Amino acid sequence: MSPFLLTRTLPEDAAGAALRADVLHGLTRTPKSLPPKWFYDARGSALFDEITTLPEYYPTRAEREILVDRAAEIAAATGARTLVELGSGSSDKTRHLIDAMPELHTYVPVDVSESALTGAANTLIAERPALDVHALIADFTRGLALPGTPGPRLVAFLGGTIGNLLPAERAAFLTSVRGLLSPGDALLLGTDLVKDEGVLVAAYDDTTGVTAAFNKNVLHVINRELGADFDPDAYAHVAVWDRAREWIEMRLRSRAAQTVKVPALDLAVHFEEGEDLRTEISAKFREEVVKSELAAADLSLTHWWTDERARFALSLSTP
Ligand code: AVJ
Repeated sequence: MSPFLLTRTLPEDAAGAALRADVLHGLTRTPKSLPPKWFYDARGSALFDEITTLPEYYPTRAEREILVDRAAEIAAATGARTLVELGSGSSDKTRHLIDAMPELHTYVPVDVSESALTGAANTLIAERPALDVHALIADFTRGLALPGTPGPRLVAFLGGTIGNLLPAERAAFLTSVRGLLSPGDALLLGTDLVKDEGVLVAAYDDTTGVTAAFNKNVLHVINRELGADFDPDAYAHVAVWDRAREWIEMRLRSRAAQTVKVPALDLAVHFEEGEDLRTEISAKFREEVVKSELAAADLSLTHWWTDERARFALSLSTP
């Protein structure tokens, strides 16, 4: 039986302290905003899994198509013996890659969710008993130290989640990833692509309201964790395409003037009628933009693969 190691790099109460800091910072400035990572409690993760099955939400299917079609090419291009996956979640996507990597020795899933990590690791170990799994409970956006494992390494950051980061955050993130890579290593990056505004907005505002429930889930998280009294029905789900900055914004729009109490922070937050709380950006990319952002982090784009309908892209880059 191969060893399954689980390393906790976040102190137990890290999430609580981070949530308090993010809510205090985000709700006491104009415009109000919150980081999207707080969507993902158990209910939020389940809602996101449901989103990935919606007809309007194409990114997951598009990325899976590329992974299935190109896994052997990706494996051959890297010869990786260690696969590090940032924000691994349930590792569903990764299975296509792992199945195509005969020399793979160690899989290092990295996520803030211990339950997602242990669930994915147990499934993988059952299927690939020879595989070493070293799971890291870590917030990879705050810097990362990787365990010593056989090289070369392939670091994968899939799903288009890099689009959640603002441009300055992306630059810092890519630079920190570059710091993890040695010669012979590579980064596999999933990026959603710029396309028709109607298609983009529909993917973030489905007709059945699952994305609306996902968006409002952050209010439930703050109510539960910080004792706040947000009324989710007092906010409207909004998804807009920012043409200039080429990103989708999800917002919660206050239907009326209202004041919300957040006792854990001894805070009262006032919303004007029609005032927006930005809950997520999801940036959409063009090949030349990805190439230049990678180059700014001293990474050279070597491969660019899209799905048949060029909705989503996987890129491979090297130090
Ligand atoms: C998991 C961050 C890639 O930005 O498309 C899905 C999250 N938000 N629907 C995305 C999300 C609204 C998703 N990522």
